[in-house]
Amino acid sequence: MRLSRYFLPVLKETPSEAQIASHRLMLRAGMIKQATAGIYSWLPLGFKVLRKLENIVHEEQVRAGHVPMLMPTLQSADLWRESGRYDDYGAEMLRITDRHGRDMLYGPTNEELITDIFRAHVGSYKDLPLTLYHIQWKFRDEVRPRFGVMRGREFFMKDGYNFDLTKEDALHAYNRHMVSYLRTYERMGLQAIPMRADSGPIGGDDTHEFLVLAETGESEVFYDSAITDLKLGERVVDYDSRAECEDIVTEWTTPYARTDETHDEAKFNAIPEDRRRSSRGIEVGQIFYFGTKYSEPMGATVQGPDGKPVPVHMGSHGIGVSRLVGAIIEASHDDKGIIWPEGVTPFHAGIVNLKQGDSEADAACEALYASLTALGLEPLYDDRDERAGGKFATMDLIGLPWRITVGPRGLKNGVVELTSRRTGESEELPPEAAVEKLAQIYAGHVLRPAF
Ligand code: P5A
Repeated sequence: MRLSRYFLPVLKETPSEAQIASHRLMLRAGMIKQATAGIYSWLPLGFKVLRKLENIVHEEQVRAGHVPMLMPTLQSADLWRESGRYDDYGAEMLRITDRHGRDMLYGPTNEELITDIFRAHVGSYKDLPLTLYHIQWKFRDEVRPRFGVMRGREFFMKDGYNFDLTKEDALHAYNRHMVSYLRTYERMGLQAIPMRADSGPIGGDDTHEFLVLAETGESEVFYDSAITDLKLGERVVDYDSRAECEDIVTEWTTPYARTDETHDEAKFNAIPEDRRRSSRGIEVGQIFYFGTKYSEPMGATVQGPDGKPVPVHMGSHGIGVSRLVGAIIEASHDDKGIIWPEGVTPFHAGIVNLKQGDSEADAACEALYASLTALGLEPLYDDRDERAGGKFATMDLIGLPWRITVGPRGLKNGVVELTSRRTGESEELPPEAAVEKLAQIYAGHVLRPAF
């Protein structure tokens, strides 16, 4: 992409309404614009990051054996009356009446809708296990939408639902989700810690929230610092293996880690003092096992091996995809702007032309652009006729992990400058070597088409 043809409305001033870094930086970097309280338009740069996260979530879900689909945002109130949640959900649910006077709602979650699909089409235990998921906009009429996309009213969520014959099968689905979520967050350059939590309006007793530690997080958390040393890394996981998933879940759930809702002072005090931590965290996902809470009242049964109908055991599993954009920025920025991890960056590298209009500099930038594009990488070329200082400030603000600076002086010596956004370190090297280095850096990452 050439900056002269892109739409990147960066702001010079710090918007006064933004209280936390990620909100400020998303506005300043031209990623989002508020449409109305808690509802945002995703401008091109923000949309690109959102799509990257969505792709990672899809890949990890499919890897775990879950099946993608798409349900609508608007739902009929009747289904929610069947589960009993229409009245229970309260003021957070946006209720709408259509022209025929029918009660509708903008879905805050989809347990009822998916259970309705399941009961219409699945009749035998032989069709289990099954996990269906989608990534779709949700609406919750939060009392205090704040911090930009962190607590929006309209937000983008991955929500998955498992259907199993027995509790044991459903607990395997729970474990499988925990493992696949750990992988998902790691690929985004984040450490998200599973913590025992409270299930709220979704229901059930077994639930874990995934928290990214950050001072600006809305949740208070307590944990054993040993948990922050855990990493899945390159481990290859067989998601069908109960033992493998269970072992990983045991590894992550043995050290104490709880949100304030379930915090147990006595257990916490049993941790060696130098490992006791209390801090704040951003909830980027939550998984639930709730048994037959929806299947029983809604009649979602299958014929069991003995021919008798049994209600299926279910759980639901959510990732806050739009919230993650903010969470990643909270975890990775400095006073100049965002610092994207390689796995989620909107563009892989910026190209800054120090002397636009100089035929050699222009040609060198074009050649770099072509070579990077040919490798499947997406460069953002600042081809505007602007001062170098302004170009650098924009690149620092939008946070691309690598910048190639091209100027007539360097080109005389056959070199360009490759700079890391994270460390600020630069090296001079021939343009082909810079391309080669970027190819190596991004070798482990899945590249995506330019949209
Ligand atoms: C699980 C999937 C559920 O709704 N039903 C379907 C279950 N869980 S949840 O914890 O309530 O939400 C899942 C994740 O969505 C994000 N989230 C939000 N993101 C932005 N703004 C909001 N107002 C908001 N509310 C929830 C969180 O990341 C949460 O973990």
